Amino acid sequence: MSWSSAAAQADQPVTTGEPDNVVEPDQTDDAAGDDAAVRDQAPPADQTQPTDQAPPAGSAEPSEAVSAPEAPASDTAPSAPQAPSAPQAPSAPQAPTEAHVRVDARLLEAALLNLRKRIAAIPLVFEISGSAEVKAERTKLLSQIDDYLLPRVRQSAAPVLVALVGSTGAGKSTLVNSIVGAHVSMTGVRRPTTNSPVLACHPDDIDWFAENNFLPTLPRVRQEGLARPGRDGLLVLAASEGMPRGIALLDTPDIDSVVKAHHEFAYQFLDASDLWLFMTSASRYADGPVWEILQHARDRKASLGVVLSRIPQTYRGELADHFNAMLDANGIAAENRFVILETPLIDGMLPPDAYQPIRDWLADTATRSDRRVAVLSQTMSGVLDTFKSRVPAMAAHVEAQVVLRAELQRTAEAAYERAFAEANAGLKNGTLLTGEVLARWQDCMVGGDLRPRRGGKPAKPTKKGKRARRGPSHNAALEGALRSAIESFILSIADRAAEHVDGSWRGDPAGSELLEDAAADRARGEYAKQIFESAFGTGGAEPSEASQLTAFSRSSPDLPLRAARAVGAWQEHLVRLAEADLRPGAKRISFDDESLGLVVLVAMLGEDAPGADAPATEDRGASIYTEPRRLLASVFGTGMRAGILAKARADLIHRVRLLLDEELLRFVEVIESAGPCEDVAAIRLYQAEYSLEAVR
Ligand SMILES: Nc1nc2c(ncn2[C@@H]2O[C@H](COP(=O)(O)OP(=O)(O)O)[C@@H](O)[C@H]2O)c(=O)[nH]1
Ligand SMILES: [Mg+2]
Repeated sequence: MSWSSAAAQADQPVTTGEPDNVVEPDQTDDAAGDDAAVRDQAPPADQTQPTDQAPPAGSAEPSEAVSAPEAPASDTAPSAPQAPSAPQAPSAPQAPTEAHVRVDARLLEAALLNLRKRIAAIPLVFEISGSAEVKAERTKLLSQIDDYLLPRVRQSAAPVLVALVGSTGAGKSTLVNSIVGAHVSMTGVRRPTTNSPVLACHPDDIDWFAENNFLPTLPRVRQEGLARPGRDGLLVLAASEGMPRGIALLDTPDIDSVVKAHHEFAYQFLDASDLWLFMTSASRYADGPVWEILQHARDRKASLGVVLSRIPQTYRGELADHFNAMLDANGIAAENRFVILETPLIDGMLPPDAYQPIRDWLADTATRSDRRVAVLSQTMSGVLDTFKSRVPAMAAHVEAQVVLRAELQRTAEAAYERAFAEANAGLKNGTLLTGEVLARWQDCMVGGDLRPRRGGKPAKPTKKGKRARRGPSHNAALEGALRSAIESFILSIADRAAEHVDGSWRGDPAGSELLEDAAADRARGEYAKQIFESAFGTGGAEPSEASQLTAFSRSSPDLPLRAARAVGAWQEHLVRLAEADLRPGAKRISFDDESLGLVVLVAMLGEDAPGADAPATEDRGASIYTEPRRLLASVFGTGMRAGILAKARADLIHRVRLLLDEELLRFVEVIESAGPCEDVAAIRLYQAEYSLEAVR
């Protein structure tokens, strides 16, 4: 490690102006980006092959992977003019580079595209804890793939992009201008509103940056003449003969800006760069934002150079040592550290001895293939290494979403399963045969309305006269009481189930949010319906009723109607059922249709009631539980009675099941409205990351 400074060289023997960033063999050995880097030497066909012919990359769906529609079209990349292969110093060692040709860049690209596709497709439908962070992380991962990894893999010979970042006022723009030898970047300007980075490179390299393969979504403009204030969010491309070939210097927007957008914008550039040159000044180096960036660089394992500027001559050693110690204490392994002493500017430029070591180092990085390989490998490996934990973390979050979805669904299903069991029990244990139903039954008994009569079928022609006038009113009253008892019973259990699901979903913030959204949707739909209805004079609910109609804590507003229809249809069916059984017996005594339906219904509702099976005795007399069974047995016999009751029950239960299923569906629809959320998304994500690791 050495501090390289023209001024320091005299008394610091270790600093020769040649930064000691010599490639360690093992530094490149394991590096994933090696191939991308060493492909400078690969046959041109290797670089220009359209990637849709790429082999599977070990992915589950390779062909999909490379044709991923959301990925930038891979076949546009090779059309970019190949940067002239970086001139190689004759002394550059060839052996280490040859060793890394083993990584197939096409496989790497295919694996990256596959991963990109899987990341873009992850379902983030529920607002569970951490989902906001995962959304941000997804954006970040995608931009790292799009802005850096894919362009670098596709164009390994492209110039090395150096992002100059750091404290505002440290002299970044001044350094860029000095290295270039022209005023390409505005200096001394605090830019609270403008946020326009400048990229300086040799004119031979400019085409590569003009193409949209680097930071594809960023608009760019070529600089004509001298630097002018740029426009927010626009990349200014400054071509200058003064820049060494094979390297581009990006004067980034202020990373310590208080404007969050500037800040994020600047980090996007860092993520897209091969090498970070961090610059801070003697007066700013202890500031928080400085260390935030440096820690980011450390975590990313990006290639990093550090410049400490504007150091007063008198404190040179002291300040450099302190900054150095801080870097070490923070685990910032910047191999290349430079100092620039405070010096008067000449025409806004640093004197050559102040910037020359930095310029030489940059030029060397561009031209010496070992150094270039090391820089590209380290940064690319650094990014890919972070994927090893970030992608599985994202997959785990997807799994949590899937678990939540299943849980919500299970809660709803269980509630309606319980409701169904309740319905089953309540429709035979006699609880409905009380109150109004019992009173009306007794009226019928007293009037003898339900008794089977000679001739039975057809009931109507022989049952005219007195009974016809008297009976139907009792029967109708009993029927009305039964219907409303059954309907309100079904309603009450459905309401309870809805209340339970609503309550337990609301216990979870994600469930609560789902219900709120769905209720708002429904209210909007209901409101639109009301406007439509009032416009066409069909009336409609009061606005205040709209929310009632859309509440999930109660059963659907149309359930009473559907329940009434279901019970009505069942009663009609009941008569046909009983008749079908009756015919073979050819009884002479039977019920009329209406009575038959009522007797079967009452018998069925009391089938499991206590004592329903006991024969009526003198002392106990006939009850609503025993009498209908006796009446049925007198006509059909006990065996057939059991058959009729079983069939009637099965049919009613089936209808109740349909009603409850439809109620459950409301909740299922709410879950589905959140969007698809399949556990296969998490598996694919794990697989894609695994495939990527396999080709590194
Ligand atoms: N005297 C002197 N002034 C400098 C030096 N570096 C930068 N400046 C001045 O400091 C101000 C900020 O420099 P600039 O390059 O715009 O800093 P940036 O915000 O990091 O890009 C400008 O007015 C420069 O002229 C230096 O080494 N010596
Ligand atoms: Mg500046």
